[in-house]
Amino acid sequence: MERTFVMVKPDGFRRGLVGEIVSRLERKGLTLREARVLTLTRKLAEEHYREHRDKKFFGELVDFITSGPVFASVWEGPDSVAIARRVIGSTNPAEAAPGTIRGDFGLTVDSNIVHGSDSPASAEREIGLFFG
Ligand code: RTP
Ligand code: MG
Repeated sequence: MERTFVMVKPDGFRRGLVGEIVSRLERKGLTLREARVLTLTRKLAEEHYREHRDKKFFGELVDFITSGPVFASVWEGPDSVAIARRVIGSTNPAEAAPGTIRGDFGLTVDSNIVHGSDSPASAEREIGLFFG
C-alpha cells in the first residue's frame, strides 16, 4: 500500500468543492486516512513548495496557497500517488481532460483547485509537514 497527500487549495475550499473531491477519490477506491482544515503559514507554504523557490511565480504561489483555509488529507491505496494525479488532471486546467477535477472545475494554472504529491518520496515528505 502506498500513501499520497492531497490538498484542496483555497480556491477549491472557498468554492465548496471539498466534498466533491473527497467523493471522487473515494469512488476511485482510495481510502481516506487523515484530514484537517488549516490555513498555511508562509513558512509551511514555502517549505511545501520549496522545489519551486527559484521560479518567477513562487511569490504568487505562496500568496495564493496562504490566502485561506485548505483541506489537507492523506490517502492510501495501491499506486495511490499516480492514481490521485490522474483523478486530479494536468497542472493547467485549460489542458486537463474533462472528467478530471481540474478539467471539470478549473480555468487557470494559478488557481487549479487541488494539489497531489508527485512521487511517493514527496508524499512522505508532505505528510510529515502537515501531519507530523
Ligand atoms: P501541485 O504541486 O500544486 O499539485 O501542482 P502540479 O504538481 O500539477 O504542478 P507543479 O509543477 O508542482 O506546480 C505547482 C503549482 O505552481 C503553479 N504554477 N504556476 N505560472 C505558471 O507557469 C505556473 N506553473 C505552475 C500551479 O498552481 C501549480 O499547481
Ligand atoms: Mg507539484
